[in-house]
Order: sequence, then structure tokens, then C-alpha cells
Amino acid sequence: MKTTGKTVNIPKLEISDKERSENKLTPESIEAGARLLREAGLVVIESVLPRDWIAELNVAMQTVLDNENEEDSQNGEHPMLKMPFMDPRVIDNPFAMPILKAAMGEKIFAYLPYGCNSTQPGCDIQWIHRDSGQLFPELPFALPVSTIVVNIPLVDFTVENGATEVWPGSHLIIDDPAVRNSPYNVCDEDRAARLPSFQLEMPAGSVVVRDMRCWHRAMPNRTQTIRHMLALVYFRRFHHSPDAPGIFSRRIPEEIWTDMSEETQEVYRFQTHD
Ligand SMILES: O=C(O)CCC(=O)C(=O)O
Repeated sequence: MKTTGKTVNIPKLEISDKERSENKLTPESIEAGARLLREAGLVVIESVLPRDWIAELNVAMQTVLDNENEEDSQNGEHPMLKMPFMDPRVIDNPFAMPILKAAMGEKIFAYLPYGCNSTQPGCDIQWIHRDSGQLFPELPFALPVSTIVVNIPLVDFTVENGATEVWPGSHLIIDDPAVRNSPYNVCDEDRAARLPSFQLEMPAGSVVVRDMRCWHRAMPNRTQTIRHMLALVYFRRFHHSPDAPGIFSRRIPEEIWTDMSEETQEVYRFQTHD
């Protein structure tokens, strides 16, 4: 048998018809999903959002991007802080959320609006990168995940239209100091070429939960159609406590704040001030 050494399985979480129709993972599936995320750095749950609704979202996304530079979107409400983008199936996805919480605790947080990764017909291959570095990059080992992106493809992802390439397990790799300090955590191409990777081929309306330390890149789109993918970033909550009762929310008067040095303002940057 011919072996190419290129066969890598996409880490998919297989779920039952009941879970799919009820929009609810069993505790066993949550544990299996969290395990794939921990060990492979990502987990894919295929075809969990209705295709016709995803097709509408794809059209709405294109309309937002077409109008991006228009005056309206700059002065008025952000066009993605409305339906269909704010639908709970996207911002509180019932398949991604329990896995996110199993991995990063109940107090995860995120910001809106979320993003969209689009590849245009004829676009180039992207550089290999991580979206987040290690939490303590100077340590010789990786800590548990603290930033996760949830991706939702709005069209079928294929090799032809530039399905994202991902290096499973790369979330655990410790960078050399030179790479560690490079912008965007760019990864050494020769090093990546020696490690297994795959393109994330999957149907529209699948959900990907990916540790943001995983090496990945957008691939060339050789079709005539733009390829959109929603990208929602979630953070583990550590120490910033904007909702702690009372103490941290006291407003600092303007005259005191402006008299503080830049260094002091930086230390107290989360404090409310006039
Ligand atoms: O568009 C893609 O396939 C991936 C892009 C991406 O995740 C990134 O630029 O961080």
C-alpha cells in the first residue's frame, strides 16, 4: 500500500440525530469534544445549523461587506449588531458553548461585533500563524487553553475554495524566542512542512471550536465565489473584574486622572474615569 504520510484525520465530534435535532449535547459528547480540543487543538461538529438559514446569513454577510465604506455603517449602528448576525444560534451556539465552558470555565467572555474571515477568488495563500501566543511564552511547556475561536463556515468548505489549513497539536508547541516575538506569531514554514496538517473541509453550517494557539492559514480560493466564515473569539476570565461589587467601579475625577503619569494610567487602565 502506498503511504504518503499526509493522511491526517480532521478531529470531528460525531453526535447523534437526537443531539442534532434538540440542539443539545449529552455530557459524554461535551467531554469528548473538550478532549479533542485539548489534545488536537480543535474540534469540528458538522452540519449543525440549517443550510437555508446559513445561506441567508451568507447573503447578509456579503451585503455588510459591500456597504462597509458607506457613511451609514460608520455613523449608525454597526450592521452586525442586528439580526441575523445576533441570532443566538451564532452568538450562543448550543454546540460550541458547552465545550467552551468545559475548557475555560463558566465565566468566559467575548466582545461584539464578531469577525468574518473571507477569501476572495484568486487570493494568495496566507502566512502560517497562531492567533494567540502561549500565555507564559517563556515557559518550556504549554498551559491549558485561554482563548478560543468559534468558526462557522457560511458555504461548503473545500480544497478548491480555500478551506483553512490547520496543524493539529500545534497549540502545544513552544516557540523559539525569535518566532515568539514576531508580529502575528508567524510560524516557520520549514518547521510546519515537517508536521501533519489538513484543510478543514466541511459543510456550510458546521461549527469549529479552535484553540487560538493552533497554527493555521487561509488557503487560495480557486473558485469564482467568495468564501465567508464567521469568527467569534472567547476568553477565559482571569483577573479583570469589571463587575466586582462596588470597589472597582468607582469613577476617578478628571483632574486626578489627567494628573496621573502615563505609566500610572496604564496600571489603572480598567478603572472608570471622567
Ligand atoms: O480565512 C481562513 O481560512 C483563516 C483565516 C484566519 O483564521 C486568520 O487570518 O486568523
